Amino acid sequence: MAEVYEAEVYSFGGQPVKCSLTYRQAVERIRDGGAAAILLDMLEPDGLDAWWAGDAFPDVVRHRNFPTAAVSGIAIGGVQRLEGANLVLGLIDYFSYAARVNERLRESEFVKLCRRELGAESVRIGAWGELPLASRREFVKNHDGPYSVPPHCDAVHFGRDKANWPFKAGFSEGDFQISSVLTVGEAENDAGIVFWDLKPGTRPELDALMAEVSGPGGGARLRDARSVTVRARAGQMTVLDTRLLHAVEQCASPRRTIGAFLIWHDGCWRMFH
Ligand SMILES: O=C(O)CCC(=O)C(=O)O
Repeated sequence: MAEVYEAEVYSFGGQPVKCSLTYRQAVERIRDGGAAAILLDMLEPDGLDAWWAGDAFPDVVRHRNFPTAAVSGIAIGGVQRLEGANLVLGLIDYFSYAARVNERLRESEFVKLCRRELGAESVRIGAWGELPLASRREFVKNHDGPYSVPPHCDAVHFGRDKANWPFKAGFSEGDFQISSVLTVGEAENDAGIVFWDLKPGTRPELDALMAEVSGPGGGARLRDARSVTVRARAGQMTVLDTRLLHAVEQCASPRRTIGAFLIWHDGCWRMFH
């Protein structure tokens, strides 16, 4: 029988609603729309060191696009922004990385949890190609801007080089994308994730929106949109709609999470990073 967790459902324009949900129900609730994020009280904070430490995850290195975030290994977002020959090289690197680390990642408590409670498989291309399963992340103070990770959206089909990006619209059936993020250590100012009620449908729309919000009128554009902020404690899982514009608030001290994206493809949930 699936475990049921205390949950808080966050939507635009309302207070968080408390309820009880399984992990799978929380993921399905976000998939079905109507909520930006759900917090699940999943784990006791005391045991989390074992989830973070150990050798399942490779070392944490600086994120290619967001210098105030560090991740273990290569994230898909940086690869999606490449074009032409650089994309070919980036994809070789990304898939080679996954081939090297996924067996180890399958031994991490986080991946075991997603497999056990969601039945999550990997995202595959061809007979051998597999995307990396998950990553651990550390967010620090951004001295050049108001957010530790600036506003962005994540969608597997948002390759900038549309002709050569291997994932087309519809690969994620329904074109939704979910992120599942376990908070391992909070920042001392409880920095969380802000969501805005803005959902670009294509890569060019996302690029235009990101240029707008990081430009001179950007603050006003974000203030005018409905927003909701979700602050997770250590041990809580945040299940969120990554198609919404979202950002990690300024972290006064390092904030640590372990997470993966989730999409539905070919009959099951599939996880990747
Ligand atoms: O808190 C985190 O790990 C980052 C959340 C995020 O931006 C995402 O998963 O898309």
